[in-house]
Amino acid sequence: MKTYQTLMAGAISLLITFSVQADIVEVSIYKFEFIPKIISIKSGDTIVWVNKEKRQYHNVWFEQFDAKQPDYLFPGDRYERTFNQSGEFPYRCGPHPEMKATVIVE
Ligand SMILES: [Cu+2]
Repeated sequence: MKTYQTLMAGAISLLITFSVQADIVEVSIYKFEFIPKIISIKSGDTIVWVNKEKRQYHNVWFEQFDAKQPDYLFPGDRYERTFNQSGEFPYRCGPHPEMKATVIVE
């Protein structure tokens, strides 16, 4: 009985740890694409975009949040953003309007 209670307490605290855990998820920018193009995350998670091009710069612009586009990301540069509200958030690359993608926050 004591063992069972200890196990249950362990399992419950593990569950709580997992449900509170915020993740960091990576999106690559390569060959003029955001990969993956549609990404689903949990509220509280952070996305890190990494420019994996050899020479090309890009950026990550959420027009609904930022009036001005952010600085360019050169190869190897990163951009991160944490999402605390659920919804669908389309974004694009500032200098390349045809590069579009979406973040879905559950
Ligand atoms: Cu671009």
